[in-house]
Amino acid sequence: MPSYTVTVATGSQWFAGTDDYIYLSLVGSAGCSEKHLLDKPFYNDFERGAVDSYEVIVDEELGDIHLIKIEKRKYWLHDDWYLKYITLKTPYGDYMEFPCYRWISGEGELVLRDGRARLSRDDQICVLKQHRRKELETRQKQYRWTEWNPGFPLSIDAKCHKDLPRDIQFDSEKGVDFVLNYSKATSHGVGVHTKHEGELRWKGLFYSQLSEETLHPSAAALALQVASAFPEACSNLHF
Ligand SMILES: [Ca+2]
Repeated sequence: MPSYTVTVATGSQWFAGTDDYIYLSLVGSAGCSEKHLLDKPFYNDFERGAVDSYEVIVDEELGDIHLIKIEKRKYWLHDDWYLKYITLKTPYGDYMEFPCYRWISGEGELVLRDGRARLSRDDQICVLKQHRRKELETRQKQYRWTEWNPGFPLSIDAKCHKDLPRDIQFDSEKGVDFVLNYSKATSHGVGVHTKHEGELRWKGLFYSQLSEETLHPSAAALALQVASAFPEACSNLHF
């Protein structure tokens, strides 16, 4: 029976790994495979920064592989996963790459096509045309504008940063790094003489950000993070 080697790379940022169940299906020109659970015995799969390989044996010839379908199912708690890419070595020795570089949240599914650049007019295969259309429709739902008046866009349609798609939210690692840098700057002095002076300069940064008519969601998220971590320093700020 044909055997494929599937290699899965998980992101290296904080919280990128998952303990959820990950299933994979192959969609080829001659048929689709059953879904396979990617799991190695006595091994913690899909941890942060890991590159894990699995052998996927299918029942029949699949022909040229067009798409890879990934399904993520809950194991214990909600556990987002950042998938960097999947590579595939076919039974005929061909090597294919399927870039992702996206978060899969909750019990999500994702369909990936190989990483070769291709214009829409060059998609001759029906499943690839359908895939491109679905991706476009999904993005149109995720990235949309509120209207100031009919026909006049105002800002991105989100009340807070958590309403934004996971992939464009302010990165949690950068948020923590920002807070730690703030702590160092105010505790040890970076171009300032006292902690109080550092805090005053920090407040000035936020006041200048908040004076903008429309605050960028990332800046608002950041400000809230710092305010919650250092309530005394930000006691005069209102969000
Ligand atoms: Ca794991």
